Amino acid sequence: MKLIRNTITLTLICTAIVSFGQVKKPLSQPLVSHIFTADPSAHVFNGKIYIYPSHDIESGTKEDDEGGHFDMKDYRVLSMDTPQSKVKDNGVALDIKDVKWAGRQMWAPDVALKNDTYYLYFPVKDKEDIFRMGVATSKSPVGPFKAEKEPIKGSYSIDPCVFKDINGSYYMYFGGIWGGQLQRWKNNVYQGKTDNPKKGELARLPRIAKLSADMKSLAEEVKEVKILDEKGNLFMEDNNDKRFFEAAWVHKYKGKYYFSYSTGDTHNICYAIGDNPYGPFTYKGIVLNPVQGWTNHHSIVEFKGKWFLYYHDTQISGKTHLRNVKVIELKYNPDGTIQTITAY
Ligand code: FUB
Repeated sequence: MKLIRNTITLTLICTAIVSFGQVKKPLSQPLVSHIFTADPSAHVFNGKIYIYPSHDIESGTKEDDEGGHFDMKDYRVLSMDTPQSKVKDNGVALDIKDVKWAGRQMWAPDVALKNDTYYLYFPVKDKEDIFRMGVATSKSPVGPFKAEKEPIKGSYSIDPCVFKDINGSYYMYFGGIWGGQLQRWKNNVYQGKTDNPKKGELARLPRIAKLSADMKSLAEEVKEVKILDEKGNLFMEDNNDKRFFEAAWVHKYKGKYYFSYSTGDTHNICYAIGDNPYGPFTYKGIVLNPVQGWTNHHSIVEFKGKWFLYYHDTQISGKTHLRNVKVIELKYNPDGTIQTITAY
């Protein structure tokens, strides 16, 4: 334990990272260093910032092609008064042992608030090793959360993002290919273990479903979310620096819907703009260039008139599955496009 603490301190002191012989300085520092955190879903509730991250751990599970080494076992909530202020770790909000149907791997969660109740949405593999979405509730934004006895019926894959529109409707976006298993689902039916998408095929699309009034089930059949190129065509799998891989996030700016996501194996956070929550969304560019580490995952939130990008990298550990969350200001151009961030 002492060794781990010393290593973390040393790494923090030496904040510069070396890449291709050049010293690159990260623009932001990890928000916390006593635990590893990733996939930050940030929200402003009652004037404060709450971050719902994955809680990365070294579980000893061997690395495999499906991300088996991302073997997280609980969630913790981070809170802060402003993007710049001290961060509080509010302890365990939900433990895998309290989710009866869960098998392994608690991946990127999100939270929504409705009528004084906080709903934590989380992807975890069931006992058959298939990713499903769970929901857990609390009267406090920091938990503890109590999980429902079953996963959300009809849910699958990973990385839920729950977006509340101004008319009071809540939509869940989700999906992730490769280890996130999205390619195993066709017309919402499980196809069993399949190969990863191949070049020459249409890229797999993220999914959306409206949530029911009780926030614990899907109010409609899951639909695909179309992301189109500038000519109005769907991306092919070959276009892997622009096509969807995982980490959906939706926010609204000046009346438009912004759908942002990770391209996975090319490590970009891209975005596309649409006129309604279901899309289609037209590709516009890159929000965040690749960071240190294989995964790239983010959220975008407004706080007191400014916009912030929460993201992660592997500055502290140098290991892909042991990440640390960060924040940086995000800026728009007058035409509504986002100024690309390079975090080093
Ligand atoms: O944290 C586990 C997985 O890594 C997430 O679900 C993905 O988005 C990637 O960040």
